[in-house]
Amino acid sequence: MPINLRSDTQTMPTEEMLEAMRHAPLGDDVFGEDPTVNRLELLSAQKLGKEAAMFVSSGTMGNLCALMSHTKPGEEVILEADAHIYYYEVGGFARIAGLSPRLVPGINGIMSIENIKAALRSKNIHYPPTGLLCIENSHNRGGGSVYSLHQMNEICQLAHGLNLKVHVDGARIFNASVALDVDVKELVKEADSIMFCLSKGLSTPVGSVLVGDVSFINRARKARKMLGGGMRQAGVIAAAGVVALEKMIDRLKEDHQNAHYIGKELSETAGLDVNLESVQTNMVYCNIGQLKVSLENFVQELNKEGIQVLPVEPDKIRIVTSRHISKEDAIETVKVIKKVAANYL
Ligand code: TLP
Repeated sequence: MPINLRSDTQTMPTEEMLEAMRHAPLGDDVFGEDPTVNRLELLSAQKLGKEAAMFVSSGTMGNLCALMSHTKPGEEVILEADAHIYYYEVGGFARIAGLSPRLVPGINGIMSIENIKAALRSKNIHYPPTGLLCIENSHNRGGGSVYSLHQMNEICQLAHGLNLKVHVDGARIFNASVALDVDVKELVKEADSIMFCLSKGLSTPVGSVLVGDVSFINRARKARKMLGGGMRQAGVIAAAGVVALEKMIDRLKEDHQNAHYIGKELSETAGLDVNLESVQTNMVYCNIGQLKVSLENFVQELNKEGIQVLPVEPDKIRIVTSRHISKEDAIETVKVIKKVAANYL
């Protein structure tokens, strides 16, 4: 079996999840009648300390529903320049929500208050109105880096002072909360909405959740329906989400330890470059630009040795740990990457 470090999205459901899915009471969720979806939504809202929640099929859909519900077409959305919403969601913010992006440079994906302030628009006839500010925590392309509680609060307070709502792309918000050792409720206390994924490190096969206040979630339900995301007996997948929230959060620290081990070892390897500062959760981005090999060939060589990583153009590999990666797998990963890299110095 290859060691699959391409993404935590590749995790398989646990036996307990499969059991829960098999026995879940079901109903028509478009009518609000699926007891298992309702249970997951209630549990999600409680866990994140918000009024309401909505189950969606993916993180991409959750983010898009949030953008559509917070803003009007023609407005501008403030995003970090490497944000997943900007980079990897097929431009849905522009095409479907009708928003233009106001990109803020970040350090390891983390925007400073000063840079956000600099991106704010004055009342000039030429400018689009600012409709929303988004924070990604943990930050994927930033290397799995996290916004601290202080940074989250400071940014939200700045936005609210300007009557601006804040949406958190919290695909991996539980990774952030575990890494910071801050209760997730506390971490997102000042934010207006949060999307989090169940299908990443938490191991469910499908699903994400959007949380916020009641009127926001009511608008988001309309957006979800419009996007074709109204699911029927969705409790069959939501059941795994309940297990994820009850059982799978604390163990994320093991993934962080393994990622840290891999990142540290690779950072000390000739020809490889890892920014250890960004290795705060379950990801390692490793630059192979100094090696005399193309990204494609390097990834192929690793594949042949049973190590699967994700190529990130132009010259990085991404390594993501999850519950399927043991300490032994992490040791083997380092061994193989070091060996292959040494061939191309
Ligand atoms: N990220 C995926 C890919 O799309 C890159 C991955 O393998 O990491 N926000 C963030 C921060 C994400 O990392 C992702 C998925 C999403 C949103 C979207 O979630 P899905 O894949 O459920 O639409």
